[in-house]
Amino acid sequence: MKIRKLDIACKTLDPARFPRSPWAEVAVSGRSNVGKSSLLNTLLGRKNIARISKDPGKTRSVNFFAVNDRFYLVDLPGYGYAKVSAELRGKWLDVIEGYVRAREALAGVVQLVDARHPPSKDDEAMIGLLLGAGRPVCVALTKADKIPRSGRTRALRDVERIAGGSPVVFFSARTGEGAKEIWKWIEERV
Ligand SMILES: Nc1nc2c(ncn2[C@@H]2O[C@H](COP(=O)(O)OP(=O)(O)OP(=O)(O)O)[C@@H](O)[C@H]2O)c(=O)[nH]1
Ligand SMILES: [Mg+2]
Repeated sequence: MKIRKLDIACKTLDPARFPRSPWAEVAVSGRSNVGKSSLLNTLLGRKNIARISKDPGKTRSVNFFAVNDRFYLVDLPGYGYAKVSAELRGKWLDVIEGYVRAREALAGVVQLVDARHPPSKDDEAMIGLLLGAGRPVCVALTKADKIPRSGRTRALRDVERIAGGSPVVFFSARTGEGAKEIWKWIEERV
């Protein structure tokens, strides 16, 4: 995908402030620190337009990136452990769930799962929520640079068990592996 124009359109936790344009959007979802913002930076060809950190709990709002004045890519806060209060994590989860259930423009979700570990209960619940809401899902098995080739079969099998037939792609923000396939999937959605 050629990025001709890129704007940070909106950062908010308040659904009333989400963009009202007719554009479709694709969001990235996953537990805190799994690499959502890194995946967006790789797709967008920018180092840190989506801010990243080694500490879980970096992305604290729903962040809309307007691509080519045509569609949005949306960075979400994570679920699961984060270096913030339980109250704030609960708030994020409410906002994520409401967004996934109700957002009309949401045409698909790239769901990140850490390739090094079996999907967590929370991952399984999130994928269940997405599929239950009828959202097309592409699972990105991320940080693929950190597992040996021999670990891929296990990673694939574990996630395919809960992915409901959705496509699964190995991804690495380090090497760029998988970015092309994920772009292709996004373009088919928007
Ligand atoms: N080796 C490797 N490290 C990665 C990869 N993707 C992300 N990381 C690292 O993982 C950490 C978390 O990355 P983020 O992109 O901030 O994760 P996030 O899911 O947006 O995290 P929150 O915003 O806190 O929910 C950072 O230290 C990244 O450098 C990857 O593909 N490979
Ligand atoms: Mg983030």
